Amino acid sequence: MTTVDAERGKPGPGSGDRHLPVAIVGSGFAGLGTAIRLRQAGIEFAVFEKADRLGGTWRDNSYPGSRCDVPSHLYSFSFAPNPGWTHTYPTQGELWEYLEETARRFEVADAIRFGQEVEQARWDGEAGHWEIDTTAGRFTAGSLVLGNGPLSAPSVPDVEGLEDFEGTVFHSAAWDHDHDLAGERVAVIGTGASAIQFIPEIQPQVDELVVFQRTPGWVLPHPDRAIHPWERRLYRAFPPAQRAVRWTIYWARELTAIPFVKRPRMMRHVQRIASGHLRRQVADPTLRTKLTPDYSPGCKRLLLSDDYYPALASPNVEVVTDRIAGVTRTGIRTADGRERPVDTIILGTGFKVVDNPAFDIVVGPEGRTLGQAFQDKGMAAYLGTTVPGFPNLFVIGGPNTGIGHTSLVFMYEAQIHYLVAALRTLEERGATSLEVRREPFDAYNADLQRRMRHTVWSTGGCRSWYLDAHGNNPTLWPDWTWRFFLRTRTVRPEDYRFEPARTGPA
Ligand code: N01
Repeated sequence: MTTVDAERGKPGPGSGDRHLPVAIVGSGFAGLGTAIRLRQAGIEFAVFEKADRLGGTWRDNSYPGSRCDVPSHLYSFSFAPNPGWTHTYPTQGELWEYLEETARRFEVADAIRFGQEVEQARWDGEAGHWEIDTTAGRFTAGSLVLGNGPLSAPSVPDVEGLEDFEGTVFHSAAWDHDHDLAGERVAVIGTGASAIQFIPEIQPQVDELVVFQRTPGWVLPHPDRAIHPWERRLYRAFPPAQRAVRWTIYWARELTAIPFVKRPRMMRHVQRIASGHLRRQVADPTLRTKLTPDYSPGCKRLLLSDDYYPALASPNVEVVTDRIAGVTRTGIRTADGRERPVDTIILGTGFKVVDNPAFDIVVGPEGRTLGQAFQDKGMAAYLGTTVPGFPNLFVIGGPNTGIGHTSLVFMYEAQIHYLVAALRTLEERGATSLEVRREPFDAYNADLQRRMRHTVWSTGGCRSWYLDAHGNNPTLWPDWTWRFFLRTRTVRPEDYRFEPARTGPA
């Protein structure tokens, strides 16, 4: 596989300048999609990518078994179908390759500044632009796009003694591929979407596996299958066939929004399927009890796996549900006082979503960071994208754009369309900046939280990373995704305050 990396993605024409019309942070689905659409719209930009390869979360989450739980044909850009998917659910490797191939195909790799991390971005109201400090020096940009995505900062649990552990510790999003787990005693903390994928992969290699589970998840049979070579030939020869498959999947998935956001009681049908799956795969009643959630399916992310339960039921695995009291130099101690000695601890403990550190690097005109604004008033944006007090800032994958039932890429594309429309509006009005007004922002978010009250995430009886400390849900979209698509088709100028361009002295 040829890669798009620091060597190949050299800064292109014009991008050596220190002023950029648009600066994008990150080169995953959000940043790359923005780059492609801006290039097509004839708007200049540069992408700041701290790593030496593009791909965001699909570059970083290279743990064994990493795979997307949304179908391949839908979890991809609408404008860049991939007839070559080998499975109906893509692996991390295939997704990463797809992103690199898409960057090459749409010729945007030249605008990615690899190895350049944005350290701070401050809005300069006098100049009407962002002043951006990066590891490669200072730049200015008319607009700033946060494309780092919600699942970019690994969350390390605040467990006493973890830093003094003498063995190996790593997070699932920063897998240590040089570390051989064969024959080791390994502890896994966490049993979410990532852990259920890597546990079956490492279980046969390790000597002992201790899985520390705080809350069990509902697990459904995995519907993945290999895509036949004839299907791939068909998609290559006749692209409308693949588009038809994509839209069929889209609408089928859209129907599954009903139990998530409209009729959570319908989740009892999902519960029946998941309970049957557990019953068939786990014979031991004690283990089965441990693995049975006490909340509604969908309240936390629904998990798909055919090999997770069999792995947990293997003789070299212990599922521990006692609270972790601390980590000693050689093992993990639970609240009952028992210590289990281990050689390696793998953290499958998820991501900093509502407290993503990327929010702290963005400083608004009043000297307050986006992180502080979110902390004071709760994480919120207008159409998930623009935030009062932060002119010319666009957050792709921002507040309430996550979903439980379909492809996040669909939401990103809608936001990117909106961002391009906003930049066009700025240009047409001859303005330097736009900032969303408080009134439409407040009305939008009040409506969102009102609808949120009826969703399974609010009524399902669980605590999840979807919710903030106050029990609000600032992460997910509580409606049909086509509604978000329609809302982001056009920019209503009355929603924004425009700052006219300054004319210099004659
Ligand atoms: O993280 P998670 P993830 N002590 O936050 C536990 C996406 N994703 O990386 O449930 C003990 O879901 C925590 O326990 P609890 C997907 O959107 C997608 O697995 O909070 N345990 C939980 O079990 C997903 O939702 C794919 O009680 C602690 C686990 O760690 C998101 O990424 C694949 C703890 C964290 O689970 C995150 O998934 C993988 C502590 N102190 C991921 N702190 C696809 O297929 C946390 N936990 C698309």
